[in-house]
Amino acid sequence: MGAVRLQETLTVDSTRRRFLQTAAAGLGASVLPQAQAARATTQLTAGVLMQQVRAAGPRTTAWGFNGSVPGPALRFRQGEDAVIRVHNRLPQSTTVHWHGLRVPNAMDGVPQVTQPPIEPKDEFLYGFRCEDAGTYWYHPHQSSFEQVPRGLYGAFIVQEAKPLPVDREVVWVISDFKLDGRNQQVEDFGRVVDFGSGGRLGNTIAINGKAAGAHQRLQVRPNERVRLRLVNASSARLFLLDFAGHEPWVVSYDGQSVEPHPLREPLLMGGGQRTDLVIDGTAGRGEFAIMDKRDKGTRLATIAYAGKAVRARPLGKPAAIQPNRHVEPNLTTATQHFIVFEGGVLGMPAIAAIDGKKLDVKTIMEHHGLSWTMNYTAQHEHAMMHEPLFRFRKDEHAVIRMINRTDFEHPMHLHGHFFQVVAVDGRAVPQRIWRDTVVMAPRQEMDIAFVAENVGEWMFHCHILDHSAGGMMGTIGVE
Ligand SMILES: [Cu+2]
Repeated sequence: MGAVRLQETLTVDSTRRRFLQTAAAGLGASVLPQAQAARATTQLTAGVLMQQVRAAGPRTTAWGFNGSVPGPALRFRQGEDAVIRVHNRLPQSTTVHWHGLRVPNAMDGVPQVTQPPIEPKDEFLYGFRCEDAGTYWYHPHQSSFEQVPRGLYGAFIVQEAKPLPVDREVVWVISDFKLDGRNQQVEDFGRVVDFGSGGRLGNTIAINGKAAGAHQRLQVRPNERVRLRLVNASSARLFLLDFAGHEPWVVSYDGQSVEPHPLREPLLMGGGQRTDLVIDGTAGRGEFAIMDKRDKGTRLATIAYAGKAVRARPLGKPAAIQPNRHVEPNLTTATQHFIVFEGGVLGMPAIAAIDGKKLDVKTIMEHHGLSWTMNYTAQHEHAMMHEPLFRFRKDEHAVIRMINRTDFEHPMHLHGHFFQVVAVDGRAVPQRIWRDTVVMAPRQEMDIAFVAENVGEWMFHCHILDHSAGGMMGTIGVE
């Protein structure tokens, strides 16, 4: 036993030394005193587990972090250093990406692009400062079309320096599972038909890893104020959330503060997106359905009143959350860029290139399993990426026009940065909202503006993970 422990200690120490060397070489502010790193390290172990997803019947075999789906909600204070050791106990290599967090490039968790994959039984030490408050999440970027729907995801919460006053906080990680009659996951990951259409959808929507439905209860006391942090961790599913009988206040999108406004229409959430709502127990009594209005409509949960009133009257409009540091893009001087998206089973591009070679689409689908192109190029393996779609100088102000020539929605995610949607179909958008993931409607043209302030090579991809695996992923370079 003693020998084993010694071996582990050595491994741990050498990993930490490697990290500190990397940090010292390039990360500056992320260098942590070794003692502090040792004391504050969060352990995150990716492994195989059993979980009661459906209320009845056998438990489901899933992959998750620290023995559950979702993994633990990681919580840090704004400005605090996160030091997280990821252990891989999966049967395949993995990484962890901290979705939405502006981390140094080497900590972004993209295999081949920012780090070597973490092999089975190996580990990797991530460290970065949590500069931005808000609701974020973590998930692998390796074979994400399989690893995410198997259950590898969790919420990552950075508490504001001055927290929004609420009575209670609830985190809902919403996802779906594709289960058979024995409650086991259908092992059909990576089908070309899913890559080329709406993605691999589950048949069991889950809230915090348990099947959604009327029995999922959000208990509220009359006039109580609840902050609901929502994360869409689905690999393909978009949600259209409806809170009948209530008008929740939207206080942030993708963790970024917005002027609080009542939610008067169902809330669209694409894969990867987050929304923070403030729900006031204004109805006072009874039960209310929370619905997903997509397709035929699915009941996800019940707002159920119980207990004594928290206060005589409901609270009014909440104060805005203190915004994170953002540099407003200057649209008059910004450089202009274009991305044309094509593909999918309903509208095929005429020709595309793989690895610089021009191929017809039939060949691309049949021999490479690819279905989508960005600027007439299809890439799927991170290892295949040779050239960023665009190169920016550090602090360059840029507008990217995304031209969706497909019949599908695509939640587009840019790593390491936040952007604003400044125009849709050529019409200016008056409200500037910071996001890291935005849903492009079919055939839509959307202009996003941002300041390329984070040096490195950053993924820019669709967060329908079957789409990114099917070619809808590229990078931008900031140097
Ligand atoms: Cu897509």
